[in-house]
Amino acid sequence: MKFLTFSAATPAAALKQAQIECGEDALVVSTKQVKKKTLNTPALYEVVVAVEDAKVQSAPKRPVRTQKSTEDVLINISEAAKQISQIAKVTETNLPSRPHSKISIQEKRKSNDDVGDIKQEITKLADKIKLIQEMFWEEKSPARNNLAIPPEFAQIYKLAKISGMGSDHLDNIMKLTLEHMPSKMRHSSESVKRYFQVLLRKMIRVRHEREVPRGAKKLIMFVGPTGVGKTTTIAKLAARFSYIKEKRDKVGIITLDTYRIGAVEQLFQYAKMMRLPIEDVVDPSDFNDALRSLSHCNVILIDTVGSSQYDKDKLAKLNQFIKNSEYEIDVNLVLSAGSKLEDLKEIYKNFSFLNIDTLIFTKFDETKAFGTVFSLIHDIDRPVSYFSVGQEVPDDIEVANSDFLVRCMLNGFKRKQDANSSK
Ligand SMILES: Nc1nc2c(ncn2[C@@H]2O[C@H](COP(=O)(O)OP(=O)(O)OP(=O)(O)O)[C@@H](O)[C@H]2O)c(=O)[nH]1
Ligand SMILES: [Mg+2]
Repeated sequence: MKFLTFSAATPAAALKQAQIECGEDALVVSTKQVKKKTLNTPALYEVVVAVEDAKVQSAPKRPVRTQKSTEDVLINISEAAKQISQIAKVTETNLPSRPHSKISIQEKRKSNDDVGDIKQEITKLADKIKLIQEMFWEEKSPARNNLAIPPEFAQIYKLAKISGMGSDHLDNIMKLTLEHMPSKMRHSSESVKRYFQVLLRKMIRVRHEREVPRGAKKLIMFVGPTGVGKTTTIAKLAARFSYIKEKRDKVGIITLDTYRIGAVEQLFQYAKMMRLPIEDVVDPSDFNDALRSLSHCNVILIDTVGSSQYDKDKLAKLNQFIKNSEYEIDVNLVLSAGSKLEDLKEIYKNFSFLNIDTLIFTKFDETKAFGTVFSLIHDIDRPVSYFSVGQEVPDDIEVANSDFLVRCMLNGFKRKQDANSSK
C-alpha cells in the first residue's frame, strides 16, 4: 500500500488530481486545510490517498479491499468527494453516482431519478433564461478592471453592485470566487450565489453578545452623528439587558446629552417606564459621581449628544468623559445603514480617535443598500454588534449576525415574520 499526497486550493481540486493520478477507487486517508485563504492568496488543502502498490500507475477501476483494521479509516474517494461537495453545498445530483449492487433498489430509484431529472432540466432551463437576461445586461455593463465575468456570475455581480458594496471589494471578491470556486458549482447562477454568500459571510466581523462576568461592570457609550438612533437604541438595549435576555443585568443609564431639554426628557421617560435608574451629567469631572450613584448596576448605558463628525469641540468633550472614567468604556459608534459609503467612512474617520470598539447600524428598515454596511465593516476592520430594524422599543433590534446582513444585501431587508412566511 502506498500513500500519496495531493495539494490544491480547494479540497475538490486536490481530490480531482488524486482521481486523475490514482483512479476513481483510490482511498482517501485524510483531507485537511494546511493554509487558510486570505484576500490575496488562495487556501491550500492536502488530500492523502492510499493505493495498492501495483495500481499507482494503472488507475484501478474496482474498489480496493483493505485489511479490517484500515477499513474503518479509509473512505472511498467518491464518497469523500460527495462529502466535500456537500460542505461546498453542491447537490449530490451533480456528482457521478456509483453503481448499486441490488437491482430492486435500482428499479425503485429509477422512477425517482426520472422525476429528479425533469426537475433538474426545468431548473437548468430557468437558469438559462436568467442567463440570457444577464447577457443583455452584460452588453450594457460598465468596464470592470478587465475582470471577465461569465454570465453565471452576472446575477450575483449585479445584486452586489446594486447593494452599494465598494467596487474594489466587489471586484476582489469576484476574482477570488472565479479563481477558487469548484468547477461543478459554476454551472448554475444559484450555486454561484450560494458560494458567493458563504464568502461574504466569512468576511463580516461580528461581535457576539457576552455576559458580564460576576462582580464586573460594563460601561457602554453610544456615540455618533445626530438623529441616527442612539437614544432609541439605548432604550431597546436597556429593555433587552434588564428584562428580555435570559441572564438579566442590573441596568443603569447616564445621559451626557443635556444640551436639549427634549433629549433629557426622552431618555428619562424611557427610564421611568422601565423602572431603571438614570443620571444626567453636564461636566466630565462629575462623571465618576454619577457612576458611584449607579454602583449597584453591572451594565451602564451612556447616551451622548449627537455630533456632526466635523464638530471637533463636542467630540473633544466626549473624549474627556471617556478619559475621566474610573472604569473602561466600551465605545459603540451608531451609524445609519442608509448613509452613503463615503459619508460612513468620513464619520468613522472623525470619531475614530475615541477608540471605537464596535459598530451599531440603525434604520435597516429604511434602506435597500446594505453593501455599504458590509464595505464599511470590512474596510475599517471593526466588528458590528447590533442592527436596529425599526422604531419600536424594545422589539426592533437584532443581535448582529453575518448571515442576516448577507441576506439583506442580496435579497433586501425582511422583517422576521415576513421572512418566515415567505419561506
Ligand atoms: N425607521 C427607523 N427609525 C429609527 C430607527 N432607530 C431610531 N429611529 C428613529 O430615528 C429618530 C431619531 O432617533 P433618536 O434615538 O432620537 O436618535 P439620536 O441619535 O439619539 O438623535 P440625537 O440625540 O438628536 O443625536 C427617531 O424618530 C427614532 O424613532 C430605526 O432602526 N428605524
Ligand atoms: Mg439622542
